[in-house]
Amino acid sequence: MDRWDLLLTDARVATMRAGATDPYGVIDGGALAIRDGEIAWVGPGAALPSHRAEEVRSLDGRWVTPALIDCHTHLVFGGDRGSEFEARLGGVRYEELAASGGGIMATVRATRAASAEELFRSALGRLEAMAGEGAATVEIKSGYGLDLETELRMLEVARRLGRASGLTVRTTLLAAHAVPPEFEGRPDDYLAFVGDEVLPRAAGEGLVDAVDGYCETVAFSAVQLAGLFERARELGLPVKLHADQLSDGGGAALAARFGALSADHLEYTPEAGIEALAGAGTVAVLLPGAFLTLGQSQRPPVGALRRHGVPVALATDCNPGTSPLGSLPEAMALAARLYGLTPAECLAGVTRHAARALGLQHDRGTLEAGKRADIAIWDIGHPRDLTYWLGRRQLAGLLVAGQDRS
Ligand code: DI6
Ligand code: FE
Repeated sequence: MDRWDLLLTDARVATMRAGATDPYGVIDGGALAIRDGEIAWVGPGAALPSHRAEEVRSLDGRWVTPALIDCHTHLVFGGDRGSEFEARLGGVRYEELAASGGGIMATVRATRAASAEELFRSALGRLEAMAGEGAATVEIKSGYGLDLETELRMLEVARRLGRASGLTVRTTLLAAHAVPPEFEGRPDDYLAFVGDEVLPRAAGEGLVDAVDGYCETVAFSAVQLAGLFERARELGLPVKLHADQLSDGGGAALAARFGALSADHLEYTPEAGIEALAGAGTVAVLLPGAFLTLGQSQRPPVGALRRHGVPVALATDCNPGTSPLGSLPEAMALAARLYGLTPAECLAGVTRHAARALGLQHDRGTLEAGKRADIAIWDIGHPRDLTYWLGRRQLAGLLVAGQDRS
């Protein structure tokens, strides 16, 4: 006889497993059993094996999905850039703001000036809001320190956010985000400093799950970032990349060459780059919040991604400059409207494919036996409603490793 901690009954389950006959992997009249924080059994209630459960809870026909996964955020930062946003709407150009010390450097200054406690408090509010919309796993990047001390502080704060919230936080070192003032005009020297000092120290302290870079004309070239990726490889760390957002900088090809977990943005990626991603098994992460906020018109090559079978994830890119977006359902709603993704693609993009973009596909992202019991419960009539509605909180409950969170 099976012994379970919790049995959820009368659920409509969107398992999101790969290879199901419908795109959501639906089980109607489903049941889900949890033991030791993992899914022990999932299937039609009528097929339940004989069991004893500590607690049985009927979901009264509610829909459940895997808890959502935000695989690309810059959640930890000092200050905000609301005044820049206003100024831009008033006609001031982004370049003018950057020339007068705004843009990424404004956030770098505010982040360097902020204490760990201040960074923690402000990010915790944003993280809790994400959990309130169904997210149980959130990736957080550094990249607003650009010096050893502040990059480490950002990553330590990210780790603390994971411990304090009970959510899973995955950390990514994005010291290769911009050239700081101390290295002005010397991008190669800065990247050498990142590769020789920041990366080994942060990795040695257990603060890094992956390494990212900003591959863009305004930041670093693919050739420059290849050197940093070599260092990541020596340390056994996986890589990710901000690629081809504003121009084709060969970012997707670079990501594929290093077997990256993900290549993110991809608005300007040519078909050859998409083919390379497919060959490498790299996930494409689309970020509609940045696309919308920057008023971009060139969409990512969704048709080519589909044709080549590249898994497509979606994320908020939550950051104070280009994507002040704190909700994954909102990212889904935007991706459908701006890029033409289907609601099923959107949900797969924040569950199964997002898990893979973090290298966590073995233990989350679908509702299957053996995976973590990270489960979102929704007040919806159909999973498509998560993408259909804008600005409407539809979460009814969130289980994290089998424990109630909201
Ligand atoms: N992600 C980033 O890191 C940059 N754009 C993006 O989509 C810049 C973020 C910023 O302006 O602070
Ligand atoms: Fe980003």
